[in-house]
Amino acid sequence: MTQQTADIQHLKTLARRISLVENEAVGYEQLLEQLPAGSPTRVIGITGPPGAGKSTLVNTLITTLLAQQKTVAIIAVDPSSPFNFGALLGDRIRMSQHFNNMQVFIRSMANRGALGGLSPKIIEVSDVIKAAGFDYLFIETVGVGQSEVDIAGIADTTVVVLVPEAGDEIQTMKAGLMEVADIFVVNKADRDSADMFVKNLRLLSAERHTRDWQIPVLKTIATRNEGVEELIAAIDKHQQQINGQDRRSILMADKAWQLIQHRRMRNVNKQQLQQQIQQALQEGNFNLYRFINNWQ
Ligand SMILES: Nc1nc2c(ncn2[C@@H]2O[C@H](COP(=O)(O)OP(=O)(O)O)[C@@H](O)[C@H]2O)c(=O)[nH]1
Ligand SMILES: [Mg+2]
Repeated sequence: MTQQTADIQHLKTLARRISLVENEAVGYEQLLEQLPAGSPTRVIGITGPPGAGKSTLVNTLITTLLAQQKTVAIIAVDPSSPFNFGALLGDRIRMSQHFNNMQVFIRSMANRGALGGLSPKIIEVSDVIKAAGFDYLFIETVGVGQSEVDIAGIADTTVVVLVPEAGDEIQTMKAGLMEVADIFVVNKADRDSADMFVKNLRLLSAERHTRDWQIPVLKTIATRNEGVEELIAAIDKHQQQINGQDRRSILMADKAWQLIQHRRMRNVNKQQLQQQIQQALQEGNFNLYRFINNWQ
């Protein structure tokens, strides 16, 4: 078997395992339970408002990392703006004589879990991908509502992508985005207002300086591949910095919390609840608290 067929086989196996987990098909729990401890994969959440340039940025990150002979996986949790990977990969494969193995794996996933927030499937799928040993796993999510907070519970490093137009709103920037950022990226830095915005954001993030980490504010022009190497350097620096810290157990606790919540609620069906309550009401002397205590 050539290296290339072996790699393709590897990716096919991975795709199959992910489908198994996504569909909760027979054997998926065993698969998850047998995932090895530890993985070299750096998991990076890319979040921010729609249109900020997250997908474009991830595209350029892939190109840059591939050129450095790194392997990259991507989960896109934003089906509204699909990646233009077909063209990218086609070009890469044609362009580079070194590009004879499959270094990229891409998967899109639906946004929402039944409970709102990110689907807990994303946690499981990202763990399956991590077990395959990619150097980087990028997870793109749209930073509206709760999702940016949830992604911070999955990613080792959370990159918040903003655009200069957000300048007026910066004082009222959603607390969620401010709190989860390990790195700020001001994309579309080709726009005039970029410098002022970066300056204000630096002032704001300086207030959030901790003993261990000063949140960097970086400028990028994703469409021109500018600032991307600096972003990778900042990501790598952050990953080194969090190594061996409490962060690992904090992240794990976050994930455990989401997964337990999902599992506990799995058999709870509102319609069914309503039917049961309707019946109980007919029997008379209904008490909601007795009902839920006896419910299973
Ligand atoms: N001027 C400019 N446009 C950009 C830049 N990065 C992305 N865009 C454009 O912004 C639009 C939204 O980009 P997209 O990556 O889909 O944003 P997402 O919704 O955050 O994933 C696209 O038309 C991009 O071409 C940039 O650095 N400068
Ligand atoms: Mg996108």
